[in-house]
Amino acid sequence: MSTKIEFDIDIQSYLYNKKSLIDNHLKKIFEESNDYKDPIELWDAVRYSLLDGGKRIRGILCLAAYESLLQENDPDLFGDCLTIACSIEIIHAMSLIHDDLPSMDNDDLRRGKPSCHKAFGEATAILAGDGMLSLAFELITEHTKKISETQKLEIISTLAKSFTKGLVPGQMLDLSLAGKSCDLKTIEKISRLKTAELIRASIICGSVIVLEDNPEKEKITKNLTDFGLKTGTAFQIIDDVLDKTSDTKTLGKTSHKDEKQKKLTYPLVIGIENSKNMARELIEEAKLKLKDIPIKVSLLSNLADYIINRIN
Ligand code: GRG
Repeated sequence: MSTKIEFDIDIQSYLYNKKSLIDNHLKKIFEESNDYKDPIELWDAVRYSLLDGGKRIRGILCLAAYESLLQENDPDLFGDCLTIACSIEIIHAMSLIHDDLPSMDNDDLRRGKPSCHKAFGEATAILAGDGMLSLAFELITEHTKKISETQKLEIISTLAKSFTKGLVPGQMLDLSLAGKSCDLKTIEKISRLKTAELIRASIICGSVIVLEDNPEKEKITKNLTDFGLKTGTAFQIIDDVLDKTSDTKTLGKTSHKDEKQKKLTYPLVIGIENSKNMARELIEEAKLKLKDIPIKVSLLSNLADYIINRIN
């Protein structure tokens, strides 16, 4: 087994610093290009939903996977990883815009302010989401400098599959099964698809940047996939618990909404305490997946702990 060199990390500072990097890079993309200005209403809606708020956890996980596997610092490669982390956050923000639409979860509040369709109207919100999905892929192909064409393709394919085999069917089930009777297996499936798949893909995208010639790539990818799915499922469990136990101000979105909409959630099926215990167990199982691969464990481990201890 390889010797593990660990980071000495303060996870709150790490989250703060990486969120700032992602926020600033996203702002720069819109400031520096004239491509995303006309028509102003469309791009205003995109900037409104993207630039102000969000924990940036998926982008941060992408950067953390990259940094945990990296042998030698490379500013150009890090720049590419930052671009990909931004693409992931754009996709995530797009999914939130569509999730909030009246025909979906119908939520008036997101990230502490009126949701996109409330501020800009439904048609603009749909188009803003469409534009963001395209922009995310454009950034990967046009704004990266050092990663190879093969790596770009792998990243694009990883993300695309996380929609077709994850977010989109996950959202479909989430909507169509609301109010129906539910067992643990069904709720596990919905959570894996609508939430854990993008979290897994974020981690895998970060790893693709570093693993190109690594003979252990297959094993590392397998373990990071398991880590991502377990962590992502725990993320959704905590999201369900917070919906029931927290308030609208802390969450920045309407609390106690799952029950009103008869959504299938972990607390509904197994109760709040069992849900919290299940999330804790998943995080412990996830951390074990990091133990027998050549990776610096502490960064991803600490982020996994943050995911179950978060308050919003
Ligand atoms: C991506 C093509 C494509 C379609 C989207 C609408 C839809 C299909 C999927 C909805 C997926 C969804 C909204 C799942 C919930 C995931 C979740 C727990 C979101 C909250 O994430 P946080 O807490 O939010 O990270 P912030 O605001 O911090 O970024």
